[in-house]
Amino acid sequence: ALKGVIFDLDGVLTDTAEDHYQAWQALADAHGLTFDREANHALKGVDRAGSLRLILEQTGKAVEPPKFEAMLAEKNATYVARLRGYSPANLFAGVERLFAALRAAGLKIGLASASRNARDVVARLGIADAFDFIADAGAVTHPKPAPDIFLACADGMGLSPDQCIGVEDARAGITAIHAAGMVAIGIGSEEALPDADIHVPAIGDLTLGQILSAEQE
Ligand code: B16
Ligand code: MG
Repeated sequence: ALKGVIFDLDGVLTDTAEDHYQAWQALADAHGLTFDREANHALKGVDRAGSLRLILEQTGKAVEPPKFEAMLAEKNATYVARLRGYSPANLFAGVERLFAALRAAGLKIGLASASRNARDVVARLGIADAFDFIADAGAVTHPKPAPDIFLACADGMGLSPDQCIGVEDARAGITAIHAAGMVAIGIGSEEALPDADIHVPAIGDLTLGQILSAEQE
């Protein structure tokens, strides 16, 4: 039976994507890398190092490890500065209502974000205490689409993967949920997330009833 629901962060509970994009764009401009809003689509749900690798590939440029690490730190500094403007107003509509319904049904709530800034973000959104467990992206070996972060989150909640369901907005995230042996709820269209088991346009549209029936499929 279903015991826990594991949420992705960016694109599911809040929209940090624009701030990630602006930070990558500033880095690309400063280093003469080819990058724009269109190219940014490929970075959705991809971890920090994986994102920089994609940008460098697009430019056809290679950098030595020390420079690569320095560029990651530079991007993150820009992103973290932008997070200072975050408040509970940045939480997507309907999240608190959904969390309250999950709690009332006796379900646990977990967070499985690729972001190493996830704890800071949920604290600023005012929902840090809502989670039974927040998986640490820095502590898992393989990033999404590998199942590691979802498995770590289930384990941290004291649940087995088959007792959990995952909620994601990125294709790599849906793949990670399925690889973990969980049912996957997609936030977005069927075209964008062809592999998801059910689709809702936004988190505010997702109900406890849909979660419970998705689990039974
Ligand atoms: P950080 P999610 C992901 O968050 C973002 O979608 C992705 O754009 C970002 O590169 C990644 O987190 C890593 O973030 O640089 O803060 O560690 O969708 O998995 O919540
Ligand atoms: Mg996401």
